[in-house]
Amino acid sequence: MNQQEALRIEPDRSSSPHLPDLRGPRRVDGAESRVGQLLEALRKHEGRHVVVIRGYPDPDSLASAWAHQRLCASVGIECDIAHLPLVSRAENRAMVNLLDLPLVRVTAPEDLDRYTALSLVDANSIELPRSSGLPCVSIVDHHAIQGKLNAEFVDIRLGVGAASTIYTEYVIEAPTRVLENGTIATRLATALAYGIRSDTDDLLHASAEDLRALASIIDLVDTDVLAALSRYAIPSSSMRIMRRALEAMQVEGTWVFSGVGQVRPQDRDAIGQAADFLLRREGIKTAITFGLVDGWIDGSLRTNDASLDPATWLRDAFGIGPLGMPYGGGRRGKGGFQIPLGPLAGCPNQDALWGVVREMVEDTIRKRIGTSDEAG
Ligand SMILES: [Mn+2]
Repeated sequence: MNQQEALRIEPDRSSSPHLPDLRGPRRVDGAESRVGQLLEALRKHEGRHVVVIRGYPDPDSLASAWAHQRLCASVGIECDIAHLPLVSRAENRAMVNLLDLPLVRVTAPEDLDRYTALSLVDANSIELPRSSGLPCVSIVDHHAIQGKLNAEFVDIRLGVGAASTIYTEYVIEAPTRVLENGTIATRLATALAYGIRSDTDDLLHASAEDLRALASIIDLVDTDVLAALSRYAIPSSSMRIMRRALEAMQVEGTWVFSGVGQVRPQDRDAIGQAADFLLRREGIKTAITFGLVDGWIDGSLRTNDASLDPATWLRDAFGIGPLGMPYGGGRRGKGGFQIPLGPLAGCPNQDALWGVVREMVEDTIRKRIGTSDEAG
C-alpha cells in the first residue's frame, strides 16, 4: 500500500489515465487470489487429504503443513500432516511438543491408502513408498525446481526465504477466516513466525516479502513460546557429532569439509548444524559435512558465497539418481544430499564401509572444487 503511494507517478494523472497497476499479481478478492485458487483446487477432491513433508521436518515445513491443514479445515476438508522419517532435530521436537502439532508418520505404503489427495509444502518433489495413484493437488515451495511438476496448483517463489512466508500470506488473505479461532490462531501464527525466522537465519537473510509476512501476523504471535522454541536444548549426541566434525575437518582454500561417520537417524540434523558451525571458521566460504545414516550417505552444504548455487553445485558433483532426480538439492545458501548405499549398507565391516564412503565423497568434493590430487 505504502509502496504504491511511493511509486505513484505524481503530476498529471489526467493526461495518463492508464497508470500501471502497481498492486502486484495478488489480490485479496476471493477466487482471484492465489489462496482462492488453492482452496478451489482442494475443494475438487472429496475425502481425506494428506499433506506430506519431505525429508526431515523442520520448523518451516511443519508450520507450512499445519497452515495447509488449517486452510483445508476452513473449507471442510480433513487433512493429515504426514512425514516419512523421524522428527529428529531437538529444535523440531520442541516445536512439535510445544505447539502440540498433529503429525502422522508414514512408514508403509498402505498408510497412504486412506487418502484421496496429496499436497506438498516446502518441497516440490517427493519419493513416496510406492508410486501411489494419489493425485497431487498443490505444491507450495521456495526451493529450486527438481524434475517435472505435476500438480493442479503450484506456487513456487524462489525469492522468499520460507514456505511459511507464502502460507502466512494465504492464511491472512483466505476468504475463509483461518485465523478466527483464538487459540489456534496464536499457535499457528507462532509456528509460522518460527518457520520464517528459522529459514532466514533469524531474519538475517529475510526478503521484504518475508518481513511483510511476519509483520502481518506479529500481533498474534506468542513471544514466550517463540522464545522457548529458540532456546531449545542441544542433545549431547549432537554435540558429539560437532566434535567429530571439528576433528575430521579438512580445509581446502575457502572450503571446509568433514565426514562425521555413523549417525543415528534421530541425530541426522546435527550434520547440518555441524556445517553451520564450520562455516563460521575464519576464511571459510563453503562447508560440507556428511555421515552414514541408516544406509544412506547423508550430507549438508552451507555457503555464504553468493555465486555458488547449492542445488546446481550438488547436482554437478553427485549427479542424478536412477529415478531422474538429483542426489542433492537446495536453496540459497543451503543444500543437502542423500545417496542410498543399497545392499552395500549391510556390509559387515562398517568401519571399512565408512572408509570407502568418506574417500569417495571427499574425492568427489575435491574434484569439483578443483583441488584433486590429479589436478594439483
Ligand atoms: Mn523451507
